[in-house]
Amino acid sequence: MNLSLPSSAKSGTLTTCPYCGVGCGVRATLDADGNVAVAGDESHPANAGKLCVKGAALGETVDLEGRLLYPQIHGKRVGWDQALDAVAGGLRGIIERHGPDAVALYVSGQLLTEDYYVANKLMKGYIGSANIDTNSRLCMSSAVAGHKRAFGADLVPLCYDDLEKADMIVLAGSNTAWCHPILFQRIMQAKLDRPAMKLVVVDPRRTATCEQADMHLPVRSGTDVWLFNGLLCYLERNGAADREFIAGHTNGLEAALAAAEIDCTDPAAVAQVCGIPLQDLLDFYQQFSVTAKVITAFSQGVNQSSAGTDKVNSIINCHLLTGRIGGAGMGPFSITGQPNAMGGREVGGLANMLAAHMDLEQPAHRAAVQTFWDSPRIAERPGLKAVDLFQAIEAGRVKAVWIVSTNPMVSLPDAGQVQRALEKCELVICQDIVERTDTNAFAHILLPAQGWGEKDGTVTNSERRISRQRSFLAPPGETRPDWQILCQVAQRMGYTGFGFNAAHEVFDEHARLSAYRNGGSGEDAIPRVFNLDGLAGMDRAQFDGLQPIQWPVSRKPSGAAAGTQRLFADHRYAHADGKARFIATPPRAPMHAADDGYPLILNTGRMRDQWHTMTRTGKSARLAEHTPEPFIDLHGQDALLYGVQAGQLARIATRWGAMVARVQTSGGIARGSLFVPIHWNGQTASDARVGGLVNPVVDPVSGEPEFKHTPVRIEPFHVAWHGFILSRDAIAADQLTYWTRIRGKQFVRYEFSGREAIDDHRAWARALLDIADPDADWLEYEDKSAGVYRAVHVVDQRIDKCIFLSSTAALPPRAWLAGLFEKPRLDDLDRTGLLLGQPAEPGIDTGRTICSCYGIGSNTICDAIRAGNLDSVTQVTACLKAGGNCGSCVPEIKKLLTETRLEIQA
Ligand SMILES: Nc1nc2c(c(=O)[nH]1)N[C@H]1C(S)=C(S)[C@@H](COP(=O)(O)OP(=O)(O)OC[C@H]3O[C@@H](n4cnc5c(=O)[nH]c(N)nc54)[C@H](O)[C@@H]3O)O[C@H]1N2
Ligand SMILES: Nc1nc2c(c(=O)[nH]1)N[C@H]1C(S)=C(S)[C@@H](COP(=O)(O)OP(=O)(O)OC[C@H]3O[C@@H](n4cnc5c(=O)[nH]c(N)nc54)[C@H](O)[C@@H]3O)O[C@H]1N2
Ligand code: SF4
Ligand SMILES: [Mo]
Repeated sequence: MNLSLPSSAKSGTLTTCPYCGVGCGVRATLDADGNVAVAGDESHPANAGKLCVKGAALGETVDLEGRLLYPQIHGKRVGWDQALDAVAGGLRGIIERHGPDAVALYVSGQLLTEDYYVANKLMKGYIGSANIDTNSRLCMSSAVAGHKRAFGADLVPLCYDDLEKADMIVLAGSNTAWCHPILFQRIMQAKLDRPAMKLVVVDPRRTATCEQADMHLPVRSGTDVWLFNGLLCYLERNGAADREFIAGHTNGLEAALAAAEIDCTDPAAVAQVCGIPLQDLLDFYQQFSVTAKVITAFSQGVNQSSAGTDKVNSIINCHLLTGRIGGAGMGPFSITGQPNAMGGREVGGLANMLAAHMDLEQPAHRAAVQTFWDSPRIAERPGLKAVDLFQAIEAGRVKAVWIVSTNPMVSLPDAGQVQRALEKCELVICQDIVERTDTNAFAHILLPAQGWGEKDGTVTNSERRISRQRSFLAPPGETRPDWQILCQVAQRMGYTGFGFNAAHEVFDEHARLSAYRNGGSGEDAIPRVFNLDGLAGMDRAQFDGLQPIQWPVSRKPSGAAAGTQRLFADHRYAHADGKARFIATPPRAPMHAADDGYPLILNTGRMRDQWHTMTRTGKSARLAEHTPEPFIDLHGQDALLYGVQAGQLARIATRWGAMVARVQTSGGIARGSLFVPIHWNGQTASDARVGGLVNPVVDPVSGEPEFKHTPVRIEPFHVAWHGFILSRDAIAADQLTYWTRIRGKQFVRYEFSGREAIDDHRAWARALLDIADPDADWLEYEDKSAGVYRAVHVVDQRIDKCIFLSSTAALPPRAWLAGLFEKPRLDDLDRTGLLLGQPAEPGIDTGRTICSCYGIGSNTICDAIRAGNLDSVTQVTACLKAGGNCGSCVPEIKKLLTETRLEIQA
């Protein structure tokens, strides 16, 4: 690793984790060799010193391998001047010829607020189009739209402490244990402290989150509105409505109730539609109705739906009916996904928003922003939302797209359409930290950005808390901060208003805009809850010292900034009349139902140890172990029905695309559906980019895609043989029918298969591994009749590569072989074991990695449970350490405990 060391970093730099919206504080330290160590920041209110496994592995992801370090035009390195001129000139030319709406920015909730602010200002205030949208469209836009409808502004009322104060938490469409692990641990700790606290999970899958819940409601995909409308009716009928609150602080109950009563008055009918046992549904309704301190937290199972906004409002309706909002330990809680999903909303990063929570549709708001910016123009109407944007690119209406910090070839639905759009687009500019991504492959111009640890600015987490990301690494190559690249292009386009010298200057302008005409009763007042008045005017030193703080931020008489823990305590909402609104949410089925051709429903989501398209987490060997290969998970009986088998390959196809992955029957999937992780893409697998299969249907209000519901079919993918390679260097895998690649410690691991029989195994293997030297130290074993071939290449007594081939999928476990790559020298026993793929001495197959922190596998854990007759996670941790560090694997250990104890009892 080649990282230089600014002097301040020696004692450790406090910064914020760049992954999920929990927004944990991190202490990063660099040693003299340039290695980065990270630990939780004990002073940060989000995590109080804890980190999940992804945060804990950050140090393994900051090396320079694969980084984009220099600007490129058509694949050739160029200087910054040339690249910036090409971007500015290209955009200007297209604007002159076709108007401002012919160009677009597509940005990301992983940008810092400062980057985001500048991008939005450039597009809406200077280019004069609102064609700037963000991957938050794919993520939080239904929550945003739901909040705006109910509260009059995009406001999240709660804070994390509330999760500890609640008596009941409903997690709707949220695999919190894996996707917001530190929040989940806080909930688990609260449950330990107060066992009466109830946790209910609403998810069609039985996820790790369910393992520790009191109740799992396996709602049928897409039917949440029925569930919550039914709850609304139940609460109304069973005396749980807070009449005083409703009369004083809300509008619209009648219409909402009327809509709910269409289908949802009878719990038995709701249970039927939702596929939930009636008694469980009634228990849930009953407990919700009698529990004052109840939180409904939700994420993508709710947002990513063609009824996403209605799902959100159907949840909020139940909290408004019972007046359970604004108090400690209660309310609807949208958990944000990306580290700065919330910050992006503050600056108005979506195509239908204006900066600082002002409204693009209102002329007075537009005029205010334009005046504040002193900009030549201001976008007059909403721009294109993500899915529409890429359709407009394909249609030739948008001719230039500048993609910053997102990988739409992987993450947008109908990825084939995205590819057609990018192939056709006149000017594609990609600004990333990594050189090779599925999207960058289509870039005419590549701009190298600074990444986490290098860049400097702010992010806002799910509880409205603004934290600093501070730099502690010298920027590598010619990388620049995202905000600076945007400003430099803007200046070359001839725009004033982008003369910022540092991140704190951008933040200051953002803070001042949030306070601009905000409050007072003057004629030009535009009151908004979002206000950072107390943070305006910070100089660099104050910005550097900024402590995590929740907006709105006012100023105390002493001049100090005062944050706000919770909103709506005064029951005043942001609609003009100060009241909240019930929204009528008539239930609607997803647009595409399963049919004979596509009889199953494809659900997509996240794995515990990977982040999105793996450009960063994919570098960590530790993180790779949990799920080394993409998979298709389904019910055992559906597997039988469709002739596919766990451990074998299958092909799944929708009307939009197809992919191949290994089948698994985890037991967590209901009949009639499939689950596929979102992480794999063209860089990591031959054919496992699930975005290519997802229907591009969107929610009519928010424009958020229906990522969790696409009709799909499955069939076996027949191959002649299976194999794996562990190799110190990458190999040219593209020639193989099926391959996946993942990082190991000092090796790269490939799983692969082929359709054509191999005649001469040795020649074939040596060609693939590029071993030309006839005298190479090449140990091999072949059993022709069984179709088995195994070979190991040794260099200087160390294992260099190994290849295992078989006509069946039954291959030796990889764990022991993997460990040999860390040995400086193979001993005789190792050599004896090599071709068995396991130790020559009675061996251990440690099984699938469960605890990534200590590298402990499922077999080790089950053996310990059996041997020690263990019956709690605490005992497993005491015995093996597993689960004792970041805690991300506790739900899986719990599941193993249950299964193994059942086996012991049987
Ligand atoms: N490890 C990890 N953590 C992450 C991320 C990551 O990539 N990896 N990404 C971050 C980001 S950007 C986000 S947005 C969050 C997402 O966090 P989550 O929303 O928790 O994650 P997902 O796995 O996308 O989906 C959540 C669940 O919705 C369920 N679901 C599907 N259909 C329905 C339905 O109709 N109704 C209900 N109620 N549930 C349904 C799925 O089965 C799934 O278990 O995670 C963040 N945290
Ligand atoms: N099928 C399906 N698709 C989904 C989802 C789903 O549940 N199912 N979820 C959706 C959701 S919620 C989300 S949030 C999206 C996420 O999808 P993406 O945003 O496409 O995924 P990432 O891999 O996070 O992409 C971030 C890119 O920015 C780069 N990057 C990292 N740091 C920086 C930086 O500081 N500056 C710059 N310029 N670049 C940087 C990374 O290398 C990477 O290429 O996926 C969406 N797509
Ligand atoms: S929960 Fe994990 S991924 Fe999320 S911010 Fe905290 S350490 Fe980072
Ligand atoms: Mo997200």
